[in-house]
Order: sequence, then C-alpha cells, then structure tokens
Amino acid sequence: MGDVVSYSREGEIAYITVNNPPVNALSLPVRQGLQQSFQKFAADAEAKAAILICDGRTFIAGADITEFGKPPEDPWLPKVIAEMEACEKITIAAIHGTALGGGLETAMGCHYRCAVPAAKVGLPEVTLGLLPGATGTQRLPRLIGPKAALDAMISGKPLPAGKAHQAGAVDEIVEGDLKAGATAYAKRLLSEGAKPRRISEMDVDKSEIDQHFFAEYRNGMARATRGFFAPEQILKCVEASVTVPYADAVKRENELFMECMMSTHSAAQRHLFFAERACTKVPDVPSNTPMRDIKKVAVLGGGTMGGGIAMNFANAGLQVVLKEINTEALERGLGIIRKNYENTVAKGRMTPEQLDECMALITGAIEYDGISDCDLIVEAVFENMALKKEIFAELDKVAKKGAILASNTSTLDIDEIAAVTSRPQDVIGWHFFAPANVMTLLELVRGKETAKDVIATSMAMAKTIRKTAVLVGVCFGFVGNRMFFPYISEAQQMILEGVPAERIDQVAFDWGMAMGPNGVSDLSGLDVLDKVNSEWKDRPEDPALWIVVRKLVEIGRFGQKTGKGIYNYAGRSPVPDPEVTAIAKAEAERLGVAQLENVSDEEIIERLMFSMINEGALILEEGIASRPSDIDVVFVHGYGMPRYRGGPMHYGDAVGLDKVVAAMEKYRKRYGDTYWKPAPLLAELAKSGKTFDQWAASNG
Ligand code: T1G
Repeated sequence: MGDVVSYSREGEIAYITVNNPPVNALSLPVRQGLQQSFQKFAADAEAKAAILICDGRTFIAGADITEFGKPPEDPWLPKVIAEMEACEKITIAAIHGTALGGGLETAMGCHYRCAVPAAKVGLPEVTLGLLPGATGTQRLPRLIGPKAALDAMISGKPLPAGKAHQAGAVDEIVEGDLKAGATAYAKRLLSEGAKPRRISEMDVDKSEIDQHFFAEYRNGMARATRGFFAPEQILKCVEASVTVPYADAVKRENELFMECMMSTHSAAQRHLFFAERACTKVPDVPSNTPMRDIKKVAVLGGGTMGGGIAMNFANAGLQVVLKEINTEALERGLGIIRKNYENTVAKGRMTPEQLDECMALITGAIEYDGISDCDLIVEAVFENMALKKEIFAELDKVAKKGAILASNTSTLDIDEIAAVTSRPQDVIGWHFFAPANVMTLLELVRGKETAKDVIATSMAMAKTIRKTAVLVGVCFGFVGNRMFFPYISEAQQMILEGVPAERIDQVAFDWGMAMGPNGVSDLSGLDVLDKVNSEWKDRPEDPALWIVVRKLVEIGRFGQKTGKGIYNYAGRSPVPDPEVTAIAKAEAERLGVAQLENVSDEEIIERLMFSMINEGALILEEGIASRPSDIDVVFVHGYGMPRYRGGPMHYGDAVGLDKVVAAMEKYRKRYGDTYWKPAPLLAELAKSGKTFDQWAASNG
C-alpha cells in the first residue's frame, strides 16, 4: 500500500485516508492502496465501520486524467469499487471539496456518504468527451433517479452538497470538522444497527420513465450537445439502467466508455483540459511573482464593449468607475449596463437584488480626476490609434503611480501606445471579445516593456472576473484576429468564386463552428472588417481581398446592425440575398477571378481551417503565442470553435500535419504563395511526421 492511501483505526472505526495531491486523483497507486486498505478493513476484526476520507483540499476529484491514452493498468476502478461495495461491514465516504467523476463513483461504492456543506459532487466526464466509466451511469440513477442523474451527467455540472443531500446522493451533511462529523455519523449508524447498503442491489425508480422519456430527453439535449459524441452514449447507459440487469448494464457502460475514450472528441476535450491550465502559466513570469493590489477599476468608454467590460468587474464585486466624455454619453453607457443586467434578470439568471448590488458598484465620471485613484484602468474607446495615444498621454498624467493601464484594442500596437507614456512597464493589452460580459476569452497583450507583475496581476484578475486569459505578443490582430483574417479571407474568396455564402456557413456549422464565417462577419460588422482591411499592416497585395465586404459597406450593408450585410436580416436569422451574389459575380468578372464548380465540403473546411493553422504556425515561430495549445484555447473560448475539435492546432495534429501540407499544396498551385506557402515550422513538422504538441513538448 503506497503512502498515497493509509489505513488506521481508532476504536471500532477504521480510517482509509487518500493523500495524493493536488486533487487525490485515482492514479494506479491510489487504486492499489484503496483495494489493499479495504481488504485490511475487512480482515480487521476490531473495525466495525470504515470511513474513506481524503487529505488536502478535496475528496477524490476523479480518475487520473494523465493516465488516459496509456494502456489501462489493473486494478481497474470498477473492480476496486465492486470490492469496496462487497464489504460485509459498513463503509462511509466523507466528502469535502469536490467529489467528481471516479471520485463520486468511489463514494458510491461506499454504503453511505456524508459531506460538509461546501462540498460538491458530480460526474463531469462528459466535459472530457467521456462518460462515468466506473459504474456511475448505473449507480447515480439508482440514487437520485434517471432524470436527475441524466441532468447531472449530460451537463457535467456538480451538485452542491445540500442539493445532493436532498436528491439522495449524500446521506448526511456534517457541520464543522469532517473527520469528527463522519465519525459521529458512523457511530450513529452502528448504534442503529445499519447494514451495508449496496447501490448495485437497488432498483431504479422508473416512475418518471414513460415510453417517450428517452426520446424527449434526446430532443431536449440536442441543441446544447450538438456534434458531441459522449452525451448520446451516456443516454444509452441510462437507458440500459432501466432495461437490463445491473451487471449487463455495467458491461454496456464499459463498452461505451471505451468508445468514448478512443474517440477523437475525447482526445480533443482532454487536450483542452490541460491547455486551459497551461495557458495560466507564463514561462518567464514565476507563479510567485508579487502582484499589484486591485481594488478599484476604471473603464474608459461606455459603449457596448466598455459597458460589458465594466460588468465583468462589478460581477466580481469590484468598484468600477465608468468614464465618458460627457454626461449624456455617461448616462447612455450606464443605461447599456442596466439594460444588460435587466435582460439577465428577465432570463432568471440574476435576481433584482443582485442587479442592484452590481449597479451600486458602478459609478460614473466625466473628468479624468474621477479615475485618478483607480488601480486598473481599461481603455475601451473607438479603435483609432491617434485617439488611444491621446488618452494614454492623459492617463500618464492623472493615473495613480503603479496603476495598470490597459487597452482593449483588438489589433493595434501596444508598444506604440505605451510609448506615449512615461510608464510603458504599466501598459498592457486587455483584449475582450464581444459581448465582453459573456465571452470567456481575454487576450492579454504583452508589450516589450510590460512588467512581469503587471502580467501576473492581469492573469490573476482575469481569473477573478472568470475569464480565460491567454498571454499573446504584439502583432496586427494578436493571435485570434490574426488567424481569423485568413479564415474570413478564404470565405470571401469562395464567395467571389461563386460558392454561395450560405453553403460555406452551413459546412462550417456542420463541422462544429457556432456560426459560419459569413454570419460572424455580419455579426461583427462589415464596416469593422473593412476598417481592418484598410489598417491591416503587411496586408497581402491582392485587389480581390475582402472586396465583397468593401462593396457591401459602400452601399451601407454593414451586417446585422443595418439589417443587411452578406445576408438580409428580417429578424436575427440570415437570409441569402441575390443582390450580394450579383455583386460578387460582378467583382469576380472585373478582377478575373475564376468561378469554381462543384467545390467539395472537404475543400471548404480545408481552406477555412488550414489557412488558420498555417497562420498559427507563423505565430508560434514569431513567439506571439507561447504554445500551440494557447492558440487552441483562444479559438475555443473566443471564436466558437467546438471543444470536440480541440482548437485549430490540435485539429491540425489530429488530421496529420503531412495531410495539412499536402492539401495546402493543392491551393498553393491554384492561388500561389501569398496565402498557401506553408510556414517553415509547419513544413518542418509535416516532413518529420511530428505534431505541434510534440514540438511544444520539446520546446519546453
Ligand atoms: N487527473 C489528473 N490531474 C488533475 C485532475 C485529474 N482528474 N484534476 C485536476 N488535475 C490537476 C490539474 O491538471 C492541475 O495540475 C491541478 O490538478 C489543479 O487543478 C472513471 C473516467 C478538481 C475542480 O473531470 O475539475 O473520473 O496545472 O487547476 O481550479 O468515470 O481540477 O497544477 O499541474 O483545475 O482548484 C473526472 C477534473 C475525471 C475533474 C479543481 N474528473 N478536475 O479545480 O484546480 S474522468 C474531472 C477539475 C473520470 C471515471 C472517469 C478541477 C478541480 P497543474 P485545477 P482547481
């Protein structure tokens, strides 16, 4: 029994303690230790009850995800749990922190479960493209009913201990010290003559299952789980829980678990699990870097972005000063914020009291001295370099010493902005994504002189406001937009070549994108794209580049905001417009752009995705992103790329970089080097049969 699991006894109560930091994951030594400890308990005649408890910050938080993809090693978790459950003496799981996945499954292998009020329990395997593969799909329905179990497993969301207690997943809530509370509970059970209660011997309550239940559940989850593989497998397991005996259903669960484990979806979603943790680590900024104290925040500019940005800080309980240029603009800005909150209340996701609390945290100012005591100032004004320089020059005069001066610019050069101040070390980009109070991505743009404590403070503050922050370098468009430009360019080029915009969008949507490139262009605003086109540094010399966007902007078709763009918008749903097709055709003729017949879906995806992957390789070579997985996090959190694709760089690895480069050669022959010459890094990896992931690992 390794030191990750220990056995001890105090009187008639045995304690089986797991100590496997950081989250007591069920690595092989832990599984072995559990098996041996429960055998020891069974053989210990003095022990009348056993408590399974964990050291550290949490109960077992699941199987050890780092073991996935390697050959499974005995003892398998289902086997350990079955042996635990077979104990003739009662066993109690004592839960604190988060009992998740295999952790909850192990707790369900105990005969009783107690938890402290702040604990949470859940089966989040679906977030990893998996299903609860250690009998969770069979035990949870027996404990809380099939509907509640499905809700928990399909959403992957943990239940707070109180709700789990009400539902029947936790038998006892213990206040105060967990070990003492669990011991008292065990003694009480013994005094009541409680017997081992084995979930596997229970029946599922079928009272809520009629002939339509599963079909209706399938329909109900379709939108939220579109394209994902694992949810349907979970549903099949729960169907088995009410149709076949436990042992057969467990066999079915195991088969479907292996299908999930071997799926490209799970590989992608597990990749993202680690990617989202890796991106919080900045290679040259130690995790113990002292941080600046942020108590009060200012947001300059009360437009849509500024309002959304201000909400993020208020939602985290921070005081925010919204600064505008005059009272009218300020009132309008505060009105935008209130309206956003009112919409959230109307959707039932916020109470009126919470709205009032947040609004009370947001005050207004029209003079700079109203923000001179703020610790962090986020500029969110119009995307114009001259205006931003003017503002930062003013901030340099009025902001308190040590204040972090952030710009929400989406493309402009942070170094150029910093250079107008006497404190370039305090300047950083905080690039939010619209809607700023909804999208989880935040690109932190590091200038040449940005101080390490500014970076560390920004990373920590991002977590406070529940954003996924990725540190990027200075270039036109940073990481996300810079890679999105070729994606949009390919969509635009195909429209010129006669491919219907709606076909391009449908293929992208079916691939998994939340919205196709043309719908996104209309959402962002064709006028915004056109402005980028005119400000694009080192823009490719190509008169056809985004020419349809320009022509549409010239006739006032800006997209959703004007009711017409690439599509017409009666409501929010896009309707193709023959006028746009005619404009594209006319421009194609004027520019001599050949029309394409019979474009395959495969070509559409290759041109959309591989153009991004190539740009991503250039970004890595230039050091604008620290790792390929950081780029993946950007696209999953900021551009609606589905988690089951893992992000553009992971997708390239999954396809095979040799295949990516081979496909690019087809387009290079048709369109030349400007867009389709493989980045040196990509060409090198393709040639050597390596992946971006392997490159990242070798690059430390
Ligand atoms: N396996 C291995 N490492 C893990 C891990 C796990 N299950 N969970 C977390 N870590 C690492 C993580 O990579 C990070 O490492 C450190 O622990 C702190 O994590 C059979 C098959 C528990 C809520 O999906 O949700 O059980 O970066 O930064 O914010 O049916 O970790 O420090 O080197 O996230 O306090 C199911 C996954 C697995 C839970 C804590 N369980 N973990 O959050 O810390 S599949 C899960 C979490 C399974 C069974 C199936 C969170 C947390 P490093 P952290 P946190």
